[in-house]
Amino acid sequence: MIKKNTKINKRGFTLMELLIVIGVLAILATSATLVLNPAELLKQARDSTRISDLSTLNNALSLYVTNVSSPDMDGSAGAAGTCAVNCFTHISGTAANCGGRNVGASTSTPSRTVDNVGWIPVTFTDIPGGAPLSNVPVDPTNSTSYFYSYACDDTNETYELDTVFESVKYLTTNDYDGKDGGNAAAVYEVGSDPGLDI
Ligand SMILES: [Ca+2]
Ligand SMILES: [Ca+2]
Ligand SMILES: [Ca+2]
Repeated sequence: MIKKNTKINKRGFTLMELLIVIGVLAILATSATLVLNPAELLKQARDSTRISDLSTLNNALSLYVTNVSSPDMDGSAGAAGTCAVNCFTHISGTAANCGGRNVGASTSTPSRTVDNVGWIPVTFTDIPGGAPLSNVPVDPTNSTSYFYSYACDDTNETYELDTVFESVKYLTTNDYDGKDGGNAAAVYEVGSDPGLDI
């Protein structure tokens, strides 16, 4: 009798063990899918590049405004107040930008030079000691949905740099956009005046 009971107990225990293992595996599989979401990870990598690029540009523009005697924020002679049009790394349709740069391009490969010809119309080479960057970064995707933009106030020598995030991590979990001090939801804004333009 004792032997039989032991057997029954052993079987029950084995079944319970199996159920626990199956349960744990199910939880692990779900967690792994959530944590190792390849699409989300790629989006996070691009968003991380966007933050890094805008930080680099912000530092370079700050250095330019601080160290050049008569900063020209819009690439044309004289102070023109707020830039008439924004500068984008990508545009669609026929929208003009930066006084004619990339006009009419449905897809664009903007100039990345740092000598006022690039998509940001600032002569970084005027900075004493030379330009702090070798080329002007462009959005890692650079499409109609994801691109960088620049706006400026030539009179007040202020500027704004914008981009849009695509990952859950940066859009919602960390909400970088909600903490940027700018005036546009769903747009990540940095610069000396992130409320200058959308
Ligand atoms: Ca100017
Ligand atoms: Ca914002
Ligand atoms: Ca803004």
